[in-house]
Amino acid sequence: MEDLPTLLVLSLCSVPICLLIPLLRDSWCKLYEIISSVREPSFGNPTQRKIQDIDHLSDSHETAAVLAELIQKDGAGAWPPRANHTHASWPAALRPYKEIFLEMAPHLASAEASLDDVSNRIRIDSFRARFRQLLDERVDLVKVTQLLEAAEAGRWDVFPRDVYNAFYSCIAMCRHAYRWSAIPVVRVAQLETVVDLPVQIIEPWTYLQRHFGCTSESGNNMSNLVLNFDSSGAYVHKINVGLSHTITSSEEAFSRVFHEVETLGLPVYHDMVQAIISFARTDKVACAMHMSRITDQLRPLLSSYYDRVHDQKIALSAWLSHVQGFYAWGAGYMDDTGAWVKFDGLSGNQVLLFQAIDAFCGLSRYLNEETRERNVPWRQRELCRVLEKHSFRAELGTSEEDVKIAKEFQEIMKRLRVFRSAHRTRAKTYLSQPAPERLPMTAGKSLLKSDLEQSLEYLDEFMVGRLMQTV
Ligand code: HEM
Ligand SMILES: *[C@@H]1O[C@H](CO)[C@@H](O)[C@H](O)[C@H]1NC(C)=O
Ligand SMILES: CC(=O)N[C@H]1CO[C@H](CO)[C@@H](O)[C@@H]1O
Repeated sequence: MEDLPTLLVLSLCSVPICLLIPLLRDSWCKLYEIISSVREPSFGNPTQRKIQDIDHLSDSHETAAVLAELIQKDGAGAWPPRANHTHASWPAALRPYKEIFLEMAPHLASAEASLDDVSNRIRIDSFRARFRQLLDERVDLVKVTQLLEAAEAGRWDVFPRDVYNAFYSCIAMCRHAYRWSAIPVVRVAQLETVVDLPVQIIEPWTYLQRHFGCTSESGNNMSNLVLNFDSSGAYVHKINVGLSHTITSSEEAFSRVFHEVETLGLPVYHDMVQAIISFARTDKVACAMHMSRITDQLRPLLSSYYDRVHDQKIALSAWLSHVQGFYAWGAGYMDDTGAWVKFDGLSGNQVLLFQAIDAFCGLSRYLNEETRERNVPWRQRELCRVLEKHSFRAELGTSEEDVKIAKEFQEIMKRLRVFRSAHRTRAKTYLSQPAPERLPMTAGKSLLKSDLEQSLEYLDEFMVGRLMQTV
């Protein structure tokens, strides 16, 4: 906005000049072009300006090009990705899914779980029968498939990307609802190894997963959490319908951390790309400046976690039974040899921001290749790959500027270590809550050891291991 007065002065002055000296018209046009190109990025909100800048940079560096592509394609032009949940703007063939989800959701959760396997089995079976019946009655799978085919052929005019993102979220939530059929998640459902899902939620999933480049039967942090907010920030698919405020607000606050981390993450991605570009141009002063901006931005970003992941916002009594279980998966299929292929559900370890920072700082990857391909959309994996490839931390020398940059890396590591040790303590507290209706399980790692103590020890190894690597 700061160049607006200059602009006004320029345009006011140039009117008479143009009239009086038509010969200058050509140069006026040039001037006009320059003014417009300067003006363009300064309108709109800061986020839009950053996105435009990333676009401009994409000619000059691979990292910017990959980030721009992630934002334009998977993000439908924004980050966090835009998800258009406005029901009336969806193609008619897709609308029944959302309507069925809304109709089934009130039957999903109960305040207390029954500890009786037999009655739980009956409840799950009847939920599934009703769900299946509604899908059979209302979904025209041929029409749905045609739309997905159109998107696959690049016809984004027929199936806009922001609607596609919202549909991804809707189908993922339908699948998790069918998979568990009860909140709190109960033992009998946990012990199922293969769940026979209705064809109406299998078919679209294959297209969607192919598009995003994920192979899991389970949804992921993008589909279930980040995309479950519309462009005005409203939370869409709710799973604890009709339960206490403590439960419903905990559910929403938990999802919101993931959305907010990506909102605050965009400027960090932008600065990481700019730091890489400046370093490649041996403009160390600019590089150091971008590094210090990354460090500064980490504080409010991690606060999104620190300020929400505690008992007042995400109740300890609510999270394990009423929030976490739904996002797990812990089922799969039998392959040709009769071996069980099991998919785990979601974990915070899928969050792009942390993977991108690790890659940028040259840390080894936390997730193995199989888990990444199952749960992290491929354009996000690409971003991490190029950040890793252009990570310059190991190339720093002993010059004054290099030392300054190295110090910023140290500071980033320090903040990540604080996060990782806080996360270790808080995660343990959340996971230690009583949940007699189920076997020890995390969403990301499915069923654990048979007793809680051992399970927590097993998880702690991951967290301590990562903490030690954060140097
Ligand atoms: C109360 C809820 C949470 C619990 C109980 C929890 C638990 C865990 C556990 C047990 C692990 C290690 C095993 C694994 O990799 O799956 C883990 C990893 C991780 N979690 Fe969480 N988590 C929670 C919320 C979050 C949130 C809100 C975020 C970030 C927005 C997050 C980010 C991560 C990251 C980035 C990792 C990978 C390890 C690392 O980079 O330090 N978690 N979480
Ligand atoms: C949702 O999509 C429709 C149709 O593409 C569009 O007209 C509308 O503006 C979108 N809504 C939002 C909030 O972006
Ligand atoms: C959809 C989803 O819930 N994903 C996971 C995202 O990360 C958190 C924190 O580890 C998991 O608990 C969620 O299950």
